[in-house]
Amino acid sequence: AGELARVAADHAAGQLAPPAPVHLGDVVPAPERVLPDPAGDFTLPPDAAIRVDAAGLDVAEQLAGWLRPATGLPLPVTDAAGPGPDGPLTLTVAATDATAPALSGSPLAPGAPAPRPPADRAASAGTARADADGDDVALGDEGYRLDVTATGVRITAVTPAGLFHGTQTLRQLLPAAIESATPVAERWVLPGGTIVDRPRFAYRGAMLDVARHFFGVDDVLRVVDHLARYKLNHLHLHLTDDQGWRIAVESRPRLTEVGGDTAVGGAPGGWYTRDDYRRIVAYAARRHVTVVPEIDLPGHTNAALVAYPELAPGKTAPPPYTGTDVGFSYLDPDDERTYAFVADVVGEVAALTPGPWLHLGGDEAFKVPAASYRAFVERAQALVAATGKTVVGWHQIAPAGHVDGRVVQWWGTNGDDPGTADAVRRGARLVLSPGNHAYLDMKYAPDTPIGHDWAGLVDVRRAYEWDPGAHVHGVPAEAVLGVEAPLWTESVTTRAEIEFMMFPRLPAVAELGWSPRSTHDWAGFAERLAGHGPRWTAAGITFHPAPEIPWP
Ligand code: TNX
Repeated sequence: AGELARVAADHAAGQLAPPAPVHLGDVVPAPERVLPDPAGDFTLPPDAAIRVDAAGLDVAEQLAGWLRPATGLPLPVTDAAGPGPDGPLTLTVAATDATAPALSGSPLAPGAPAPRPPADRAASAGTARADADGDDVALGDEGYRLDVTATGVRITAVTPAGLFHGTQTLRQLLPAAIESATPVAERWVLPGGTIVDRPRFAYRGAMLDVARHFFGVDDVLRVVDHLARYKLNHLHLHLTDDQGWRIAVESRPRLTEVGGDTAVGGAPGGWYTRDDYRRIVAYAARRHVTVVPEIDLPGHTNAALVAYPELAPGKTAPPPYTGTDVGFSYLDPDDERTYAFVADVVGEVAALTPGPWLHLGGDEAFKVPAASYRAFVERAQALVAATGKTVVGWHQIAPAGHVDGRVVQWWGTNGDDPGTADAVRRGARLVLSPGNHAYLDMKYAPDTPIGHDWAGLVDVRRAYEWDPGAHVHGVPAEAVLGVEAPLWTESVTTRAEIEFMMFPRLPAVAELGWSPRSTHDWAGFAERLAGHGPRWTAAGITFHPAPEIPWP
């Protein structure tokens, strides 16, 4: 309270600059439709409450948790069905889309070339989901509608996930000081108007390599928070590699006991117990983020071979590996024990994982002849399918036969890739992680202190300037499941370094995954992103102050 009083006094004395006003379109990723109403600005009153129906209760509690520290307000969460204050913040999970009221006026998405012509609304009057062209806008699995009026804020969605994404938009519409962990004297004003928003792609993710350097549970949870802010809904964990095995497997205890001890450059190793992993999965689930575990096979397996030498081609344990080369290790594809091992590992990992995906790696097995590699991948795919999970693999698995639902993660640098296009023709869907755009381990500039440059330098503009729907020749947008930004950690050793490589490129890739292509506009993005610098600073998030962004 003393602190609050002091800040209030400073404010009264005019010692604090007034916060830059936030506009309704200042959201990353850009919403599908934004309709500002300057008469509808809303200021959070001291007695504000969050009213919510049962399905949205957990999202409302999380929202209250983000708003309480900086505002210092109690922000009680009350059940819309029960007694209690009728708060001005209302969150509703509606059973069907039909409850989202129609927009009137001419919507203006940020960066959209021009307002579209007025639509004939007769057909949709009374229902609710008209867009600018008079077509219905179904909010779907992840969409939401946010209305800010002079008397309150309402978020409507069909699912808790949609409501959750809406609350991230709400956070971004408050002044940057909302990110402060301690009370700030501030007018908590939200810009008036309506946003109707939903994702372009279903899969929007980031990958963290916890094998080259190990990161503890708390670091991973913090990464989940970063994803959630930008409406990313998948966290891919690269759990195994030459330098370390990071996930406990009960039937193969030496994987972690022996294989978990090492890391690049002699750094301390580590691994997740089953409970650690469950904690990550549950924390992510609450934030509507699905964990995608990767067990990298048949290459990138030196740590496993140290633990179980019978899986090595020469049947002798290699020395532990702490360098950064790739492509030298592999499981013996001609030994049946290899397949028993794969079955045990993917079986246990699948059982621990509620999400639908299991990533079997497949990259850079340079020493395995093409025919053996293909046969291995086909058996491994079948073993994953037998667990009930959907197979994901790096695009090197493309030549292997299709298996139901198979997803290929493309990390090339040249969109001319007939092998991948062919896998898509045979039924695969694509997650796009182009190395020269989406790789978070690439340096921003020649003087970036950490990172690689084999795929070139990736500044923020490069991270933003590509179209996932039209990137790989011969792959139609309908076959694109989404985007993912991988962070390999050969040179990344701390939480601050993770953040430095993620910010501001992660929001750039998040926007490509979420926002309609019609909103794509570098100058507009750079300006919206600039407003996030003060938010990251207030939240204690390290970021690269990229010179191409007009930071305030
Ligand atoms: C290639 S991308 C790899 C990783 C490295 C990365 C470094 C991919 C599927 N494999 O093993 O960490 O380059 O940028």
